[in-house]
Amino acid sequence: MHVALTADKRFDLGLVVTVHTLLERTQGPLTLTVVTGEDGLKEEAQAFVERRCREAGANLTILPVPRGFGASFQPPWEHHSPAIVYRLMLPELLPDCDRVLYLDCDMVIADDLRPLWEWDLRGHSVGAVRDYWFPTMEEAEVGVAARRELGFRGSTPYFNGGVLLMDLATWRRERIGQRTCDLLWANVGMLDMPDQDALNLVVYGEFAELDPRWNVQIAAMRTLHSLPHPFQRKLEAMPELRRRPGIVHYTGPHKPWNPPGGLRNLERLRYSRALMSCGYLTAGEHAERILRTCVTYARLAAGKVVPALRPVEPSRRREAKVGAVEAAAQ
Ligand SMILES: [Mn+2]
Repeated sequence: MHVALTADKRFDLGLVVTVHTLLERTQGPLTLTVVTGEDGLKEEAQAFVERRCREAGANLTILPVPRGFGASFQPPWEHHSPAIVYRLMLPELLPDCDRVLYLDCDMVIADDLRPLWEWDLRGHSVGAVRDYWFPTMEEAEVGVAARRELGFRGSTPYFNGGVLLMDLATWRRERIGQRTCDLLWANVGMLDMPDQDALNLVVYGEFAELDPRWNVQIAAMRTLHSLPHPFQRKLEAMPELRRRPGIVHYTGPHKPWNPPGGLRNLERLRYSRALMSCGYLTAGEHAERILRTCVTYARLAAGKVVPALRPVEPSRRREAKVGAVEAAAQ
């Protein structure tokens, strides 16, 4: 099984828990590639990942993307981090590999991923779980008429980009990464979740639908009962998503390593338990980091730090604001 993650210096608390729980749950041989920017990972995080992989007998590669690599994929503007397209560059970054399981670094792996790894893609370039909030292209229009023109309309399924089982040979043959980046940078102002939106537009429903338990999207779980789509009704009627999730994905702006707010205690507890048991931080260090983030929040509230906010439509304004605050706090 070959798993790829992308991470940078800021996301260490997400990375260590994703890696730790992955190694804990996985039976059998595992190859892990961590793609990162030219400046690499936080030193302690890198040492932790190396040690845990050694202990578990996993084959680890930390792969810094050299500046200038995949220039045609890269954002044409300085203010976008090149990191958002690393997952789209996996076919080029791993030229000898034909299948990879990409995971976001805001996850707790709750079960052995082998059945997911062996999922039959039936000729599709990618396997993914439908987005719990926006299960169709139409839902993903989010009330912005201009997005309709881009293709966000109709009942074609729309997926969440946090768990992607990628057939890299097909990606290379069909130039999926490059086409996604072209579409992304040409329309970035209209894309809400830039790389996820662009990939959905390129793939346009031609993906293998994975069991929803392989990407349990926490931010949507609380509101499923009030969401109207039949797919959401189906999710609500699946108690195993709560009782026996495969991958818990902390979607949305509230990340469990930040101060309380927006997450249920049980969701937070699952993450905290994994963080405490992995030994990356002591309880004291964890508390100190939370305190530091609280101070940043307080400074934001007092207007001492101004986060860069891009204009968003009114219905999503609250969520975006929280997201910007969290981003500024990291
Ligand atoms: Mn995520």
